Amino acid sequence: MECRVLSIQSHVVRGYVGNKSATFPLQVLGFEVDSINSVQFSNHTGYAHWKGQVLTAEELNVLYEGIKLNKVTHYDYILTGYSRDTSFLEMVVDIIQELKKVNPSLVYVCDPVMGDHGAMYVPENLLPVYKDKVVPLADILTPNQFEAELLTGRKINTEEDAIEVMDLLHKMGPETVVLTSTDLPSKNGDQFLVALGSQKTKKPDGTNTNQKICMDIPKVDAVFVGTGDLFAAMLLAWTHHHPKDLKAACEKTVSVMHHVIKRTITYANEKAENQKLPFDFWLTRQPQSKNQVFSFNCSSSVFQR
Ligand code: ATP
Ligand code: PLP
Ligand code: PXL
Repeated sequence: MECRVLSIQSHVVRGYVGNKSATFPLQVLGFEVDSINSVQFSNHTGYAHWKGQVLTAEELNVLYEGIKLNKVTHYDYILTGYSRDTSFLEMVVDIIQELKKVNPSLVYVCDPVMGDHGAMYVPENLLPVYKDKVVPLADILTPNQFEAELLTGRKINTEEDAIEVMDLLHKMGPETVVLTSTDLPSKNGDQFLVALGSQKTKKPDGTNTNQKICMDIPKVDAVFVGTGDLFAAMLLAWTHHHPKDLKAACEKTVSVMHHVIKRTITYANEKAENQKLPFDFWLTRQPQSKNQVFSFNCSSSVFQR
């Protein structure tokens, strides 16, 4: 059975963020991906220079009109990421509302990309649009810790805080919430990154259940761009196969992440040794040190709640 995703994200000529990170991995897993490029940039904005075009809300609507005229508006999933314009984001909201009417079981996967480590890298006026219009429509939400704190107005200092924040996010709309990275200490030591997830589902007898998980992800000592985008795309894919088992979906997602990161770093190091030049590959790696962790050991635990 065909499974069609509408992915509204960035395109970059060089490197892998946004649709360049999401489309190919989804296609490899058998999804049909219709992509709308919210921007077309030479490269991601972490480079010294970047040039390119931004799609306006009106231009987005023109593309959507074309799809509507041809009556090809049946989507199983919508995936959205980085956006820096309120009117563009509001047009995305209108499109999602319409597409949910066409297919009431459409699943909207939203990565509310706003910032990281205490700083916003999109204009601040996007926050109320995410809070009031976007998050209420989302079925699956993948904020990092900072984005979850912005959306709920609550700080996360402990695992209990994180659970509370995920519950607040559920109350805003999404049944599935994954905090893709946090600053919480891992029980396995400082070589691990903690991510948490929470899923509300209805059992066949009509009662509600809530699965909460905590993942310890081995840290690789390098900075990646585009990994958040790949994470959201892979969570879409694996929740499709495990719609009521967040633990399985997250373990497979994190496994993909680890393998892609590992191959990126191996490739980057080989190139660096051969050429003694700066490099930029799949995914973009900004070199920090050669101290890397290669063994994969993602243990995730389910809270008894
Ligand atoms: P977003 O801003 O898109 O909501 P994010 O800020 O959490 O997400 P990343 O920090 O890129 O995005 O993390 C997403 C995932 O990428 C993590 O859950 C992890 O699987 C992987 N990841 C990113 N950086 C590393 C790293 N240095 N070592 C190991 N895994 C990493
Ligand atoms: N840094 C900048 C400047 C960005 O524009 C973005 C956009 O999302 C990011 C970081 C986030 O990257 P990631 O989704 O990999 O966390
Ligand atoms: O999610 C990463 C991302 C997406 N799109 C653009 C970016 C970045 C990160 O820098 O610059 C245009």
